[in-house]
Amino acid sequence: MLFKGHTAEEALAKVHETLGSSAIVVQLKRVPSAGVGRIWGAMEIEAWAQAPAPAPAERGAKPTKLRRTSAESGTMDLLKSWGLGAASTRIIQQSLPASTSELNSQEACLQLGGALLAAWDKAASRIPNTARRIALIGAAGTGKSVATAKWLTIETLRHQQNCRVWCLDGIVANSSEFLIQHAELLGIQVETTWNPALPSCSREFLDLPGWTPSDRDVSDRMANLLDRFEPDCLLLTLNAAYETAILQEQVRAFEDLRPHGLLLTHLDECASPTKVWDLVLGHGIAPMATSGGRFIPGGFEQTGGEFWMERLFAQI
Ligand SMILES: Nc1nc2c(ncn2[C@@H]2O[C@H](COP(=O)(O)OP(=O)(O)OP(=O)(O)O)[C@@H](O)[C@H]2O)c(=O)[nH]1
Ligand SMILES: [Mg+2]
Repeated sequence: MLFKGHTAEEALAKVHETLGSSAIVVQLKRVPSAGVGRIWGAMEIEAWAQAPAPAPAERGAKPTKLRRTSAESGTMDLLKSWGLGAASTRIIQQSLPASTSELNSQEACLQLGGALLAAWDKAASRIPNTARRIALIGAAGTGKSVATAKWLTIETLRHQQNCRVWCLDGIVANSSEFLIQHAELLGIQVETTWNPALPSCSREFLDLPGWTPSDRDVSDRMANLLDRFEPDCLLLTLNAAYETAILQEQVRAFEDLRPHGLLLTHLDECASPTKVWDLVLGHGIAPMATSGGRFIPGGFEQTGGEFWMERLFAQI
């Protein structure tokens, strides 16, 4: 049966009211609100639940019971089974409402799912709904130009947007010839020097070579180019196949530029939901898009919190 609520707790209360406290929640999903709230993008929680299996018919047999455990140890066990880092586990724990009542594993799952989605929403709040001036930044070789080529192909061919790409040099030259060739093939305007006098297009992409923020000269040059471009969507591009510690170091290194979100590449090599959640929870920054594979425009997706929550649940 389907139950809806504005929050996970509200949906769960309805499940219990109708099916009893041992009801099994089989899926938790966030969907656009059915009411007038849809107009301003309000969301609600859908919980698919079923009644517990009937007790065995034999005389004297004890009814099957879901394992009930204290609220804290139930959620802790689940969090540990997901393999999240210690900082993420602590952050989620702190965000849970204090409860002394016992939870079965479905209730603990539902409570954690609500906490994860809330953390994602908070982290993603700076990502624009419609990105018009997109700049991908990050360390060298993380896949910025390939992802830019994929994104602008989708905007041009699928969404029929009028696009321009700026391929600008840092202190070292930008070696993204394949991006320029690809854009020209699609009839997209390519600019290799900054010219603010050009009329704006409905989608503009800025492609910069990668750099290391500890190099102050290069960083100043890049910050200057970004100031001129004024992106409404500045995404830090990370190679998701790197170790979590390296990804976290790169997030810290680029945080002065206040990226609105992340773009994760190399999803074809590694698509660990644990890594994604450690970034979202530990650094308060969420992926806006992912890119998997070197071939254009394949494997470019805009995924949200529900997708990564389901991936996390699936690995239990
Ligand atoms: N397997 C795989 N390879 C990728 C992916 N994205 C990029 N690559 C490869 O990684 C290398 C670097 O990709 P680029 O897009 O040029 O990286 P970049 O961040 O623009 O590099 P710089 O501009 O030099 O900083 C190339 O050989 C790409 O083909 C991906 O998602 N999966
Ligand atoms: Mg590049």
